[in-house]
Amino acid sequence: NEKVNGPIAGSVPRGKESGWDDNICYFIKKRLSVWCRLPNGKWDLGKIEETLGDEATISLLSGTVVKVSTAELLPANPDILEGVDDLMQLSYLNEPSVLHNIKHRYAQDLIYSKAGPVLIAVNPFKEIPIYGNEILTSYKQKAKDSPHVYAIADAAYNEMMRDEKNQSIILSGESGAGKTETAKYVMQYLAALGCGNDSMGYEILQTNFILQAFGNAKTSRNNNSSRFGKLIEIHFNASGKIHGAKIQTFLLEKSRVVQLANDERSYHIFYQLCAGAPSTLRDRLNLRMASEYKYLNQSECLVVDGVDDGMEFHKLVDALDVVQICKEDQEQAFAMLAAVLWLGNISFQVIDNENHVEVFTNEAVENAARLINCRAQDLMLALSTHKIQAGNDFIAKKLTMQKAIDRRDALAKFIYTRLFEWLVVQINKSVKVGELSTGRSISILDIYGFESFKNNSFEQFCINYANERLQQHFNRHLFKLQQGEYEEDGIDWTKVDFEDNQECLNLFEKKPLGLLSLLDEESNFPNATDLTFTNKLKQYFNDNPCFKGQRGRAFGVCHYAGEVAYDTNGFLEKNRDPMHSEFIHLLSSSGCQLPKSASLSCQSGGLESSMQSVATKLKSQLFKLMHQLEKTTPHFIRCIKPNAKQFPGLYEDDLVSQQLQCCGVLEVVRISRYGYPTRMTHQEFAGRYGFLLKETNLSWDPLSMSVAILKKINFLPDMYEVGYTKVYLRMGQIERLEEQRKQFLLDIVEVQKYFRGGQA
Ligand code: AOV
Ligand code: MG
Repeated sequence: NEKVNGPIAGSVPRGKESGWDDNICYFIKKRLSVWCRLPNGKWDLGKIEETLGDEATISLLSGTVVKVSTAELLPANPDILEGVDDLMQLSYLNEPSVLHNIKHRYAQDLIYSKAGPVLIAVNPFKEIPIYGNEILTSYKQKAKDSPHVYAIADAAYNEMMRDEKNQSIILSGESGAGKTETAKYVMQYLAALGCGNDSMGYEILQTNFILQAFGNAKTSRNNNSSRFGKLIEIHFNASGKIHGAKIQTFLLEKSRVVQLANDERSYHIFYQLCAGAPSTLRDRLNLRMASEYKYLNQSECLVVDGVDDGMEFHKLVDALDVVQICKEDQEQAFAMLAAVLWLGNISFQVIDNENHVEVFTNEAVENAARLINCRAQDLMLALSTHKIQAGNDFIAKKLTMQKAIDRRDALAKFIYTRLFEWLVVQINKSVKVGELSTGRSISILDIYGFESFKNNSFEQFCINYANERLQQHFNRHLFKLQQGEYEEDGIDWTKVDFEDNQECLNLFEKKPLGLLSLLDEESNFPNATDLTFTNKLKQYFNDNPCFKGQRGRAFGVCHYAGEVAYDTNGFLEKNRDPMHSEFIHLLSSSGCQLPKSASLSCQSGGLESSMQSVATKLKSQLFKLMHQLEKTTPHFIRCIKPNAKQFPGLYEDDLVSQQLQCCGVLEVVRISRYGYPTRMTHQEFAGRYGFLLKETNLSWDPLSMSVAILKKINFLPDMYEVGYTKVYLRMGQIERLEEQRKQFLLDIVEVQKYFRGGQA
């Protein structure tokens, strides 16, 4: 296992192709281009003038001459391979070559490339004319086959129809890389392909818009960042037409409703409502401008460049109509949103010297209560007191300032998340799969991407854990399953190194000593604090290579995509996510249908699940998801973010390189290329090519026959492997065999003709 070519490279079985061919001299003699790593870490193209010991003199393309160690040189690909659409075609598969190839394509707006079976999509951050009906049709008719998200959707669809097996399309990549956008194109393609009942495909596309309004927000990484995970299963009938869909969502980031980082926004829907509601609705909801609501104005970011929230509101209402949410329900949903906004404007005043508070009576309380449809008095009590049992009676005890604020925010989050869940239920009703379902489906998974901010809290902890799980699914499929098959069959398969993230997952999931178990344990322990939690982690995981103890309340985790430091402030409370009985009481006694049905459904929808901590619930959701995905044939799309500024035309080598590294793209190509695409059992092989052996010994078993055949045709030893059960051939070898077989059969025909002719 030689590590020859820079930080991306894994080790290479039968090594020469990604590093130097026999030696550097050949490159000097032929004046071939090489990659040269300059002292600043950047790669540049040049030619070797001469070498002296370990030092080489290179003239760069720019004309500059530099001296570097030969260890900093890598072979470059010939010009003819510039910009190939599958990285598998590159003669030299090293970091600079791959980066250059993707960059070269990106500069021509060729944002899609293949890495063996995986589609790489580099975010263009601008509109490029590669979508729409015309292009879609040419992929459908196979007139086009260059890498494209449509080609992936088409392959999944065809495999589903042909193999009668459910498929999945799994998008990954960091925040802002383009997962959600790419998922939309997949859905667009499927809708256009398999639209039996015209309105169903359209309806499904509209669900995107609705969930995006309620579940996406501007973050510092992405102006339209998904703050929930989504799996949409699109169902088809026997003739391959879309028939319905089922949407599952994962862990909406609820803290965003009440708390924003600088320069970030809350969920789009709030701004859309404030900007776009018609005046009659404004009056009924007592709506103000977004700038007048504390939940929205705290971050000093109210608008997103290039987005007209008012217009978006009208599109949203249209979409709600399409999925048949009646006007009355729509208005109730808007009322709940307005209630959340008014809740944020409720303030408290201290009434004694123990910091106990009362609600400040103002229009905010009045409006919130009216919108929730409860008495202002009841709302005030629910926000400022908590009931404790004294004997057979309950007495109301006043809360302190911080507790009251937390209580208010908890109610706002509670209403918002119920509203979101209610919406998903309504949408699912509308796109429900009919009775005649074949059970055939394509699932599209689009979750929140890996996040590493300056301050990372419980939300990032959960999001990154989910990404870690997904990464393992990717690894399993592309590496382990392939390698596993070779190993089981006793093949000499030099392992391709790849970043297995099992250790990091263990850090999260091990029982009883894993991050999640310890978090739950501390969450249930009355005297525990975020600091005692952190100290426990430091005590238990001191020696764990994936864990980094840090100062105070912070700790670090080495994720597959890099190290992230988490501040545990608020971890325990966010994980407990208490559901105050006061709220249930308040909402279920209110005259308002929507929160009532939503909160009741959450009560009945599993007391068990509402008792679970947030982390445990996420973990079991993810296990269920993985189980579901395991039953499908996966297609992977890796989205890459070319720069952090969200600018078009800007390609930052380091950033791209880091993303390619952590998602193991190069290793995928290597496995696919160095693998053995042809696999036949010894029976099959001997049966088909046994004729090549002039004399066969009848006592031979199929394995011995295979070996004899392979010897007979003089395959190079590198070109095949013999396993216990199968023969494995490298790319191109089966063609040689087939050629010989064809010739043999032709000869027989000739001979037969001769004899028949002779007889005539
Ligand atoms: P994400 O889903 O991967 O991030 P998005 O799909 O929201 O990222 O993409 C971010 C932005 O990049 C979009 O709003 C578009 O402006 C732009 N973009 C992405 N793909 C394309 C494309 N194919 N053509 C044109 N513009 C594109 V997150 O949800 O944050 O992880 O949680
Ligand atoms: Mg997204």
